[in-house]
Amino acid sequence: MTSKEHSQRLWYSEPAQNWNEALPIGNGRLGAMIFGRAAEEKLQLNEDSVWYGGPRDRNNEDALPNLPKLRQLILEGKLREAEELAAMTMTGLPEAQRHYLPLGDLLLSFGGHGQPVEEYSRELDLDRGVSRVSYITGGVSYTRELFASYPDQAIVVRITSDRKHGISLKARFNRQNWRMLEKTEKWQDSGLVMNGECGGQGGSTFAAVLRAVAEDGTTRTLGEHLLVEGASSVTLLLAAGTTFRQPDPALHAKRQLEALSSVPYEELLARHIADYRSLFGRVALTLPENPERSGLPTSERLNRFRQGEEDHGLISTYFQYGRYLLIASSRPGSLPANLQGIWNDSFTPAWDSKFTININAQMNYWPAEICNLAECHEPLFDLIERLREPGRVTAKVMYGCGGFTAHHNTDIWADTAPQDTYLPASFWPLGAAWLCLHLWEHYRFSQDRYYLAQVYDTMKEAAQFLLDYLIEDESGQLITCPSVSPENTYQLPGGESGVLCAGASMDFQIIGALFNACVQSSEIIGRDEVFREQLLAALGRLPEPKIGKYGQIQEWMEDYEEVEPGHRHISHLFALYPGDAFTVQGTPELATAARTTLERRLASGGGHTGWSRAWIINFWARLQDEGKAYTNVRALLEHSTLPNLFDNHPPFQIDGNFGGTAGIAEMLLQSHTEVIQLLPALPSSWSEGSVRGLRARGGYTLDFTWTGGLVTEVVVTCTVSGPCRLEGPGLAPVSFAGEAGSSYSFTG
Ligand code: FUC
Repeated sequence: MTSKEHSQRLWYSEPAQNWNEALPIGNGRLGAMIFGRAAEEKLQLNEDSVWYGGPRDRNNEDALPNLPKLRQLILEGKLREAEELAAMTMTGLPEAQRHYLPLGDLLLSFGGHGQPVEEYSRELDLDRGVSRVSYITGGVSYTRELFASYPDQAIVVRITSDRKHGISLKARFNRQNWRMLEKTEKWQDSGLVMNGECGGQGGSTFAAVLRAVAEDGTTRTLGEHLLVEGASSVTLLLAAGTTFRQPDPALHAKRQLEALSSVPYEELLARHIADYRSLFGRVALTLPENPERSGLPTSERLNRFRQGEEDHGLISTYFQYGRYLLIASSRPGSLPANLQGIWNDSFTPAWDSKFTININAQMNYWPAEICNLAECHEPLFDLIERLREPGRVTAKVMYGCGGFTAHHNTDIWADTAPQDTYLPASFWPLGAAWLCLHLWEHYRFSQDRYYLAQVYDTMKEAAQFLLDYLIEDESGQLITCPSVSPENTYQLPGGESGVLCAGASMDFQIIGALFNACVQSSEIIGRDEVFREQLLAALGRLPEPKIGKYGQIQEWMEDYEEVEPGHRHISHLFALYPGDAFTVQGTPELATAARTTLERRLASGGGHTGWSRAWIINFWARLQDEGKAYTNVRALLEHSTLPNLFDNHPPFQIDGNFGGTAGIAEMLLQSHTEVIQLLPALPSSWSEGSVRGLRARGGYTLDFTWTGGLVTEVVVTCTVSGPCRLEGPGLAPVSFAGEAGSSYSFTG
């Protein structure tokens, strides 16, 4: 195997000892964590709509009558009183939204496995989207191939051996201690159906269905078990769903599996690979490889990396793994990737394994456009649409405003009322506004005006809420109140600390970005002149970003001290990334202040969660500081990455994987200004390399190669006609009028 092929897989010489070593597969909706054990295999299963409980109206009707009082208390600096009032009047009723649940486990017990296991290996082949387990025991060689097919909406497990009639197994479903909510039934003599309730009022019901298709041998069911005896090969097919999408999920899954049972395995595999590759295969990244490292098991490579060794091949695998994970957890028709993508084995997961929209859900989608997976962005757009109706109610009931809003979390039902009574986070109504910027970014990359015309009203409605929500301060500026700078705490000169505030810097950066996006959209699609003028007038009255006493970007309107200077959120640099109002060339003073902000955060222990570290990579990339960007890529892998390369908050949280992948892309290509920049933050140790298929705003796809840190060749493919400007080390500035469908080559 060549080193290039090695970088396209994760592999291990031992089965997973725990969940953080298991390997994920998924088709956006259905997922499994594969432990890869020889005799007693476990697949921990998820389906994206298995959530506890039904939809509710949690809006607190006491919010609006108390809003003037709350604003007054905040503006007068009576923070304790304001907090007490907010905690009672603003909190959702009840406090918590819904949470995500596991579907269950599929347990496989193999017969004839009494002897020691030899030549064991398990892998996740990123190039094909297939996991494989192989070993020899008792002189018989066994192989399992596993994948989650998007075209066939099923998980497929193929078991083969080199001995005719060599496979015997028992399969059953399990659901930890929650078995009172489910029941397994036989399905003829070759299948099982696990039916159950997700729980809670108005909650969904779910079904998981398994069917065995055996070559030779027999299949039968006994109790809760499905038995296969004396088979030469077995294909296990698994389908699942809930009443969130299907009125009768068991019937639906059975019909699916009945149809799939007659399809040869090779065809199921071919359909899966063709579908998966149509997305994954769009991007290739080559960094300098060390051939001595590339053959080692992934866990060993990670251990050596942690000890300070260089392994750029591991970094390119990590980059591609982020793309793999997005394909596996977010496909058209699925829910968006939640805090854990789709992979969660806990009935009480950390932060409910839902959608945290004050950074985490957005970060999940940072690689979508630049890394050429725009279709995988769609589930987020669907959720944004579903937020509109409940978000209108929240805007009206809580704030007396038009438009739609959401706070710092949402769930399967697109709940928009505040989550928790956690003052540093809960009462922040900017969630929908930030999400809507993803619609704009999708347009910026695709230049698809038809799409923009469709989503314009959604962006407009988010802006309408903010126009109503903004209040005038003494100097006539428009400010947000109440708000927070997610999830940080400030200190007043007297020592008192506070979280609720009037005017967090991030708010103005998000509002500025959204209003500008709406203004530009309305011009592009030729609509809404009056509204555009309103936005322009408001834009002129938003507070400007301020530079504070340490030379940092101020996090609040006042130059407060921070209680925790190394805080994981760095919200006030939104305008640096993912926003684009702060740039090295366009706003050098703000860029310098952003640098100071980052240095201060890092000097006080910042970047301690995986996602925070990933955000920091993107910041340094935008500041074009390749050394610091690289140090933080290293830190992400050294300190915040689990053996299966999942991001570790801790615990596992997928945002850091996606933020890390986006950050590596941002080091290689940037397109947030008028000029596309190649290699804006290339680490010196990545001096040779190539990348194919990254996308740039303006409708471009780029392939380029570099040597000695200088671009040697670049090919730009235009999806729309228009002017294109390019810059990169070793490249004379390029400027040309591109034509849709054409490619243009330049050499350094
Ligand atoms: C925010 C972050 C936490 C965590 C949680 C899911 O509250 O501050 O670190 O990522 O979301």
